[in-house]
Amino acid sequence: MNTFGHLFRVSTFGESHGSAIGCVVDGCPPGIAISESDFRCDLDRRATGKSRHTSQRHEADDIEILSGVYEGTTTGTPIALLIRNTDARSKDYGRIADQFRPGHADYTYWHKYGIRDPRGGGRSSARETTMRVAAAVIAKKWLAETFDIRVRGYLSQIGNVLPRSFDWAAVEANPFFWPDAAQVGELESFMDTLRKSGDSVGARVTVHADNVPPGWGEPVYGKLDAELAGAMMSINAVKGVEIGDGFASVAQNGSVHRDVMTRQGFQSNHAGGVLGGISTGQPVVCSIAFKPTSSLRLPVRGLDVEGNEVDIVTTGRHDPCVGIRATPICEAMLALVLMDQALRHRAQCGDVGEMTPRIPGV
Ligand code: EPS
Repeated sequence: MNTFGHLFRVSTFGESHGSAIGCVVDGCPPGIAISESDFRCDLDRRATGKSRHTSQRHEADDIEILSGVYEGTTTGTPIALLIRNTDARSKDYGRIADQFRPGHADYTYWHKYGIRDPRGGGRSSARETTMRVAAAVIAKKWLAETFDIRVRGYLSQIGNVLPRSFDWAAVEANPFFWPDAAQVGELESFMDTLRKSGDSVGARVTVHADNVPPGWGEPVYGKLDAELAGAMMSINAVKGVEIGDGFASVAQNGSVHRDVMTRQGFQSNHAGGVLGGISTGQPVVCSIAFKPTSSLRLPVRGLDVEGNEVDIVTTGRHDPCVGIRATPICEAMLALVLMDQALRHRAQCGDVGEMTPRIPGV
């Protein structure tokens, strides 16, 4: 399936080296002001080639709105968005067209379909995430205008390096989305050394949504946290998802983990803004683990499609740490899940009032 969501449904299509990538957003409420320029900021935040620390493929990422928008406003009909690929260099993939890169979806796509588009990883390329970000521009806008919801994120770990301090203002001021401005030089040297070595490294991204009203999410199979986990795991290279304290909860006592409520507000947010699959009104907090990318110029023994052992070397313009530009992608999936849950909540429970005064989160 290439479709995500229940009421706010996003279907994406396209391969990394095909003529274009695109999506159709169905179920979007009418009346949202949208123009091509709304997409620029997040598409640029996600794009390759914005610093020396990411892939040097330079895509224009110019979006065309093909339908669903009339005189700058969504009409409620399917919104088709298209981006033409302008900088694919398929010859880089000639040598590995019949080989499997260890750690890459080459192998599993081949077993599943018996055919694959090897150029740039085809459909398994991180290029696909462009359209998630594009669709989420609409969701982010509606969530902000309707509920004052702000979705934002940062890189919370790269290799073994952790932020030493935290400042949201620092995040957008460096190419890593890193929250501690004082460490940016250290990260640049770290990445320069890594790139020269030909190796790659993993990373962790953390995303927050503030001002999510209490009550969103469905209690059993459509849990907000379950859908968030599924959404994040659907991003290429993701190997783990935590909601709130996540795996750190294992070592906690209940007396610590429970988020105490007072008239002044919640005293902690170990739950990450979700209890019983439903939002608490606290910030929704999710963190996502990205594996180190598998397309390396370091030679490795592997197999070809005939089953022969071969030496594999990947050329091309790859990301030594795909997590570096994953912050907007994780934000996008958070926004898409919230948008879908908001519409589902409105459909079923729109008439339920708030029974208890809201208290602030932390
Ligand atoms: C990618 C490999 C690189 C990246 C690409 C993701 O592409 P190519 O091999 O064609 O140079 O540039 O990312 C994008 C183009 C993008 O827009 O995110 C991969 O193997 O996943």
